[in-house]
Amino acid sequence: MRLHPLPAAILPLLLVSAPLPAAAGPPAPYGVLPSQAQLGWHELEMYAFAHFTTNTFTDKEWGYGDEDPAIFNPTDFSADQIVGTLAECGFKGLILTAKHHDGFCLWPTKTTKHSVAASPWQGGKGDVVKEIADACRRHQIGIGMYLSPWDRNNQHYGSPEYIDIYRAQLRELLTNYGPVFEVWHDGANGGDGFYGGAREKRGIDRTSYYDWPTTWALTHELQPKAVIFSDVGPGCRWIGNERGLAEYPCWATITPVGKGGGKPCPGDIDERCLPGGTADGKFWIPGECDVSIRPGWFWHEAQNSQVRSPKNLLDLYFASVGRGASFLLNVPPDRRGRIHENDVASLRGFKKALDRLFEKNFAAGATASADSTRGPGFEPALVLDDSKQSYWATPDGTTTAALEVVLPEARTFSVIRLREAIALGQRVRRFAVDVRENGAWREWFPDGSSIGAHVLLRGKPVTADAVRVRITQAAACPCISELSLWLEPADVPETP
Ligand code: FUL
Repeated sequence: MRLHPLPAAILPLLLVSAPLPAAAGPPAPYGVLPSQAQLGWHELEMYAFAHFTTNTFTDKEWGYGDEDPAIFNPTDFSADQIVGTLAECGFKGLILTAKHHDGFCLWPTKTTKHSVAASPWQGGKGDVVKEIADACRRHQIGIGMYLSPWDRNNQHYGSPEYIDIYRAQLRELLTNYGPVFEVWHDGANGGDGFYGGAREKRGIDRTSYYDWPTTWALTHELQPKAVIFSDVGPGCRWIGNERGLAEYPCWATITPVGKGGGKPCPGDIDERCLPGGTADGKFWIPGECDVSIRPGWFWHEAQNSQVRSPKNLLDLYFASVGRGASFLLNVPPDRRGRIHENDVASLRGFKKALDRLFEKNFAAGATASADSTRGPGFEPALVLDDSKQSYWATPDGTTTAALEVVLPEARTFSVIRLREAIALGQRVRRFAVDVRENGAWREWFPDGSSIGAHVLLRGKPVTADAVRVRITQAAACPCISELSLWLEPADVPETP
């Protein structure tokens, strides 16, 4: 049968009346999602730890609990020097050991006499927590609280009374010092100690003694924006080592497993599940990489020459933030109550390296296209703007796609940062990145897997005029909010 061509005059009418495809709305969220508090926490990426207590004066790492409060007497304490240095060097928060295992409280608590109130520092009227919290506000970074569950000083440790004391301490810290961004519960639990003079070994059942859900509920009630850290979250999780290293892939989701397959709880966790998390895990509990700038967590004179170098800190940044976790770097104040000069020098070198790394986004001025796009509001170009809220997405059900970014000319870069719009969940499972050199495509990063809040793909410098991200597997249509290109400085100091 011969088809008669339609009269030309009818064509525009047909085009106008043909139904337009409905503009697609945002994709439905996939899987478990970050809470509002976790979304805020993901923005921080890098924050510091300050281990400070009687150990600083006894040269110990774990005080027994019988330390005389009189030894806590920093000679030149300066919260502004501590916090100001950290803020200047790019840290977005500071978690202070308000109480470490030795039980000495850095604030004048009503729960025990074993505190700064019994020390000669500032005539017993001082409050380290307050000074640090106020300085954090002045320097516009967050304050976090480390409150050790294990208390080797307290006579009631091991009995139900101690749990009330622990919660009363938490209540003081979360009520009297303004907004707190993170509460840190370490997993070291039970053992020998002073315990009010008993000097004995006390064991506790890690799975039941602390009744963590009730304590976590107290934090949620008093500080809804705070994220709770422990081996198992619920806000963020230990990365499973104290070397600052996440694995790749590192999923923000996890299904934690207890030792021997039992119920997981702080201090009782199969550590193998922590560095990488679980793709499609049951909970959104992103990793946090804690590591010290020195061999010990506390300041020791003998370690003044063993401070990590700027290059080493940059490597840790790539191994934590670069894999989607956060970087929690411990910088312990010395006996003056200041960050030691060697640590300051290293931190400044590290900050300089970071500034140079992120000085220029080589994707600026590029154009982006994709083989699949959801439609208006989800265009590929949205990976190039500075907003984490806008993103390129594909239609529902399209879980493989290629995104191509063409640069105005060939440019040299060595690091690619990608981000997913994590409010919609962690969706990408596998991807690869190609670069176009002298007109020919080459696979540059073959084994991409997790992206999440941020991933830094670190490679040798390449000069290319286009970059292509091939998403080869996703749990739901991908939502990518950033592709940016950076050049790592070559000469970051290897010595502090
Ligand atoms: C551990 C503690 O035992 C160390 O002393 C240090 O505080 C580290 C960050 O957590 O559980």
